Amino acid sequence: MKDSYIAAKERWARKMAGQQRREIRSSDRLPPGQRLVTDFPTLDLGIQPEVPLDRWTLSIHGKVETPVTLTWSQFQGLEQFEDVSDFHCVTTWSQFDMRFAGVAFLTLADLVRPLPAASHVYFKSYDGYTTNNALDVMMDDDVMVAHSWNGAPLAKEHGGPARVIVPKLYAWKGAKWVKEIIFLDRDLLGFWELRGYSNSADPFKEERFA
Ligand SMILES: Nc1nc2c(c(=O)[nH]1)N[C@H]1C(S)=C(S)[C@@H](COP(=O)(O)O)O[C@H]1N2
Ligand SMILES: [Mo]
Repeated sequence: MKDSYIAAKERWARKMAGQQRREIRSSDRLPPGQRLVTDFPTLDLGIQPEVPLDRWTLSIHGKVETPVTLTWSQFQGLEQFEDVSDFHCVTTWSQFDMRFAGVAFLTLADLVRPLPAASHVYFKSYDGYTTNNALDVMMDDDVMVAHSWNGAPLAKEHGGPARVIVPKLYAWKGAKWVKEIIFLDRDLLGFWELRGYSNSADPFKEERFA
């Protein structure tokens, strides 16, 4: 964990310096069973919560040394990160070259300092959605809480004010309208993970269902 965390931070620092080229995960950039789209479809539970910026907070707590509840301006005050990644939805559409901006997960982790016991991360959203990831999956150089897409504030239908982006996994692993990030010492399945979807969710291994 420690070594891979340092390696991810080094890659992230090179990205911040504009020197990192994107790693290529497969000779075929489109994962198996996916088709390419260019219109950024929306997918949610049918509720698109309206969260005014002056009432928005992001709480990061659980197995951490210094839990925080960030206001919008505090979140904006953190070191900003922009990255280009591909987006894969389990319903078989993918979109390439998504330019998201926000705060790197590594920056949030440095802020709250996960305890050695922390092994998983659980997300709660303003629409009641939940999802979960292993901590080592989150501690990657391309994972972020995004507030912008292609240079504009993230639209409400895409999870604005802020959503989680985990590019290497199917998109349901990234919580739109994220409200809480909870570090845990065990795994806890989220909304789709409890309903038969894969817990590991790697699109290149076609891990769609459990
Ligand atoms: N809060 C919340 N986050 C969510 C969802 C949701 O219903 N609620 N749907 C997930 C699913 S299944 C996908 S494919 C992506 C879709 O993101 P998009 O609507 O911006 O394309 O968001 C994920 N995050
Ligand atoms: Mo999805």
